[in-house]
Amino acid sequence: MVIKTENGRVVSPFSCGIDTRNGKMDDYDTHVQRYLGKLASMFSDPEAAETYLKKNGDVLIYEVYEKDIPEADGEIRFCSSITCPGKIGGEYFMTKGHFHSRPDTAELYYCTSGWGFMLMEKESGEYAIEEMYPGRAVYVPGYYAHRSINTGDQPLISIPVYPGDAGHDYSSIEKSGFRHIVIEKNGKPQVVENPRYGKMSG
Ligand code: PAN
Ligand code: ZN
Repeated sequence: MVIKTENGRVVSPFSCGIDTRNGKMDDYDTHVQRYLGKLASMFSDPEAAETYLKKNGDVLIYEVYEKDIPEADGEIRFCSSITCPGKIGGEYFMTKGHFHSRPDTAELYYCTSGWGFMLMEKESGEYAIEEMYPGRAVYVPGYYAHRSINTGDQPLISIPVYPGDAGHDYSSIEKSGFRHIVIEKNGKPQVVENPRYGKMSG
């Protein structure tokens, strides 16, 4: 199904299926797959990531199926976000995470499968972490960087919905990281300070 646009807007109603168990979207326009090979530096222990890569080869960390809805004020964008289970040096697999380019825009994630957390942090240092599990909706207010983290042993699947003109700003997370990370300790997920905060790159 092609979304028809006129003056950069969606003009034809449409619907699509998203399989709540595996996250596959029917008739998607974009499928993004992010592998460890390109994400090693976002983990708090990049050496553990390199060791993992040498031992196991490259591995999928997360993927996103999207409809190409215009990034315009008034539109609503949505996708299916699937984070694989796994750990690098005790830190759970997660998405890169980002602020919105229009920082005041909020987002709603509806989780359909798996188990994990949404980590949310403001530039000023305030942070929050909310559980994600089937049937749970997480509201991410504006000005919060956000990242989903899979602490379970199955894919963590959610449907994020956000304003069309929100945009994605990855730059400060790539540079500084999040202040907090989620690691496994004594068999349980624990939120701790990120020892590499402020120096993720270089
Ligand atoms: C989501 C995310 C998706 C992938 O659609 O883009 O979960 O995560 P990264 O964008 O951090 O790679 C969203 O938050 N959109 O605004
Ligand atoms: Zn977002």
